Amino acid sequence: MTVREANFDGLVGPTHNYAGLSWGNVASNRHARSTSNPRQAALQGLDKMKALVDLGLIQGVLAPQERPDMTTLRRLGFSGSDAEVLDKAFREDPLLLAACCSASAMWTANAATVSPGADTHDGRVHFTPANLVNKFHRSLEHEVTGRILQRVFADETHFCHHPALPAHEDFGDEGAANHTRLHDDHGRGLELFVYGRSAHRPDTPAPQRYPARQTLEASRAVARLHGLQEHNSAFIQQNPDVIDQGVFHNDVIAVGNGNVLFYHQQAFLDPHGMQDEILAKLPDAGLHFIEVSDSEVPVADAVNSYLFNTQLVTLSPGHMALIAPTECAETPSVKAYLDRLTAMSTPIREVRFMDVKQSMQNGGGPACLRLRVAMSDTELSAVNPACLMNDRLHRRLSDWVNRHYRDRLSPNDLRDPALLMESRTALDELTQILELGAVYPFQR
Ligand code: SUG
Repeated sequence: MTVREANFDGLVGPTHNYAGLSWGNVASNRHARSTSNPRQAALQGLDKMKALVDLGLIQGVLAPQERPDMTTLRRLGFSGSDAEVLDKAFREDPLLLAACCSASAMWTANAATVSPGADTHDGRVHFTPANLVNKFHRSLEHEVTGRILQRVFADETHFCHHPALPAHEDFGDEGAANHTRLHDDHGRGLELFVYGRSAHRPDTPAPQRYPARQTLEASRAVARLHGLQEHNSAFIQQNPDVIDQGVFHNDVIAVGNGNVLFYHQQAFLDPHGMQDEILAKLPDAGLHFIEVSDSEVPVADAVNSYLFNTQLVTLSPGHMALIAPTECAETPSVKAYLDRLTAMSTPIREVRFMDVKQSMQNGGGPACLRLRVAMSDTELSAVNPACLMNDRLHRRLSDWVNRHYRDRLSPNDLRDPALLMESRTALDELTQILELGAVYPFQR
């Protein structure tokens, strides 16, 4: 059975802004309160999706969320008309209003953890939306995320949807950003769950400065829900020192695909133990561990350029490409490394640079913007076809963005009731284009 990977990118929402909401994510903090360009952000994302289609890859699109999140603002005691709620929230707690306006659902690597049917106990593709409890603005996403995933992957014979884990820090779950799957040529897979700390084993090391968003307990719970077993799962601890240097998700320091794991020397607490376990569990894959040393690329350059937040994609057997942000070409140590890498004899043969700067300035590179779903042809034919990217959908969505999105948004604009109306009008039309039905609270 051939299994192919599809990338489902998050479409950037109309309220994309820079609010500095993510402590531990240096780009988010650095760009706090600068003016964003939601239209450009969405078009950059759509162009990346189209570029992957042009490379012959399967590309899907996941809808953004309803923002401002009026339900949450009302739940927190703001009352009156929508305009009054926005105005009161802005005057009383502008950071709370910004959290309720964040377009952060665009980073669909954090939407869910996905296990392909080849790995699960019942042969179905399993989805668990991430609870994202570590950041308030992101903790508001999982319910609608789950609903959207159910509309895109609706057929219960092939797809199984779980609710998010309990909303407590002990089960802090960041989804696929801390999860990678390696596999051999026969489709035998190994799912790597990378955690930042353990809630129930206080003797394990933890970062001192920035939060570890993913716990071991959350990773284990997701693996149990998906029916994974000892032989096809591994639980690996991230190096707490790199979390303290701004590596808030493992996908900022490592990326895997097929038989390749590409990572920084400092990514894992015990890199040798990690390699031994992977080799023991996936003996016939002809694995390539491509480790980048400190002397080649310091952690700070990796974090600023997002060298490891690249998408590692297979273009043909044994031929992989890195889809990298343009920041990698602009960072001398990284550019020099990439030139050497593509000349080495590894499956990574080429690098394609993409401009996703609007997202990068909030700490989201190419890999943050996509959720990987590996599927057989039968499973793929059960996906909602209106959500699969092609030239026509790219044109249609670009036109939709150009008609509905603003080209500048400052923190003060978030209180504007016209933004709420614009956003709802846009999303209502989008649910028709993507044939999602009523997924948003304002539509119900
Ligand atoms: O959760 N930034 C996101 C970036 C997520 C990147 N995802 C992956 N690495 N997979 C986050 O920190 C910033 C929002 C703001 O500050 O306005 C934000 O949420």
